Amino acid sequence: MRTRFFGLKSVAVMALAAGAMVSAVPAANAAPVDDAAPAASFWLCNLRVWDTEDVTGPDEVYLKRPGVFWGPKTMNNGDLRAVNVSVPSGTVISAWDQDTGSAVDKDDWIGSNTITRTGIYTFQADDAKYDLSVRTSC
Ligand SMILES: [Ca+2]
Ligand SMILES: [Ca+2]
Repeated sequence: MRTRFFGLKSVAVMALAAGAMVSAVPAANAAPVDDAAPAASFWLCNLRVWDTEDVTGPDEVYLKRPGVFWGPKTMNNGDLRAVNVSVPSGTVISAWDQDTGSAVDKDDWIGSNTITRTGIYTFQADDAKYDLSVRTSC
């Protein structure tokens, strides 16, 4: 009898867990709906390099706001990397390719964007092109 009662209780717990999972589905599906809306803060999710600044080989990509907060990461044409950093709305993000840093081979500025909404932000100075995806969650 004692064992049977415990078994029923376990079934009840499993039913509650299943209910929680079902109720979590609409919340997860609701995330993209918020994409067009402004927000107090945003997530910098992924960085895609479409075209490197360096003529031969990959770029050494880093991001600043104004201090470096991500990278340098070695990335070639077509490469995608997760950034997963949250920033307040209005933050100015600049993308750079690291070079030797000498007077004749300074790091290259690829562009700057002010993050004010979700979407794709393109950095494309110096014949390079990077895309940064920005969302309310990654
Ligand atoms: Ca370069
Ligand atoms: Ca470089």
